Amino acid sequence: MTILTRWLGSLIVALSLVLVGCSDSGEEEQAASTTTQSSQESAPEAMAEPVTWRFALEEIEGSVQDAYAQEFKRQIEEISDGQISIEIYPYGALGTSSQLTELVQDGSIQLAFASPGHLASVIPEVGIFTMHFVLSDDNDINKEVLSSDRVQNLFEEPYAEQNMKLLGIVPEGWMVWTGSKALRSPADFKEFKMRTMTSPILTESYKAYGANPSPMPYSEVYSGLQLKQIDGQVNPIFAIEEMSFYEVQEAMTFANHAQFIATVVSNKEWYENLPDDQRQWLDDTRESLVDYIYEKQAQFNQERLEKIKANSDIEVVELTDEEREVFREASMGVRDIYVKAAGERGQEILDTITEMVKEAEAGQM
Ligand code: 6CS
Repeated sequence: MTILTRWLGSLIVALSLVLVGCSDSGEEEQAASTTTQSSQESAPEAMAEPVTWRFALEEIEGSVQDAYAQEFKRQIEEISDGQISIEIYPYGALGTSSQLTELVQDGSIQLAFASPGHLASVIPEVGIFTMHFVLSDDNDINKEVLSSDRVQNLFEEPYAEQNMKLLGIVPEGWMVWTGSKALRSPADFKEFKMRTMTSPILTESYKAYGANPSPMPYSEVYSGLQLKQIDGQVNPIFAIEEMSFYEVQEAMTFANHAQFIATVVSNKEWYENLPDDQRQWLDDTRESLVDYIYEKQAQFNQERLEKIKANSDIEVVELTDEEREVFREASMGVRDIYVKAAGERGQEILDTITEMVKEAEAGQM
């Protein structure tokens, strides 16, 4: 990030604070709040000064990330009895995904979503979630594997090195290719300008199919498709609907090659310096959200597919097992590129996740 964009990000947050007139929730304020809470013991009539946790999303209102944040807000505000107020910033309010990550890292905001498709530029290990045919075809298994302590612990260090605490790994639905045509084989991808998220490892998956990947921020995809700067893009159905991508595309191809995975993060020092009760509320809430958001994403993806079908005549193609197999084989070489970028830790992550998926599919988990 340039100094200018960092400065602009901080300025926007500062302005937002002035506009809404809320209290800051940085460490100093957290300490002040704690002091107020302890002095409250001798003066029970005094109300603790509420603190604000700012939570930034990479998606717009009505999205899966928004549903997560709204439920998070509801639970935290209820459990804290108004001591904590959650302020949600939907996509567009503060910046691109990469800028949100930087705002969490420097403590300007406390919480954010950070999708591996962008975050792998900073944390190569999370690039595993951008690769194809690594997870199970059974998404219930993916949810169990990704929410396990074993997997989350593998990412503890890489996130900590970037001054972040990983709070959750959230599957948001199957990735679906949209394009100016159906994409049934690597031959269809030849020279195809496929928009990807911004991390380089993600582009490797499409280079492996012969495509011409074009990384760009989420906010530029619709106009890129409309102006034919790109031929297609890839996202879960709920996003294809709410971002109106289907309006400017001819076909949707379901290859079930990968889940869209997001991670929920906080500033590391902020998390570690939270008063014990607040950290416990946060941990309990993120735990309770695993099943909640899993059901929500399934509902959103199902409902929005119906909406797309009702509102357009876009061609919907589901790949056969044989067609998927060709892509699976073509994708295998990307694993070596991932391990080269993510090193020994990446190898361990890849081995652990593929082993856990295999065991779960065999009914042994
Ligand atoms: O394609 C993207 O860039 C975005 N897609 C989704 C569904 N969420 C956030 C991410 O940045």
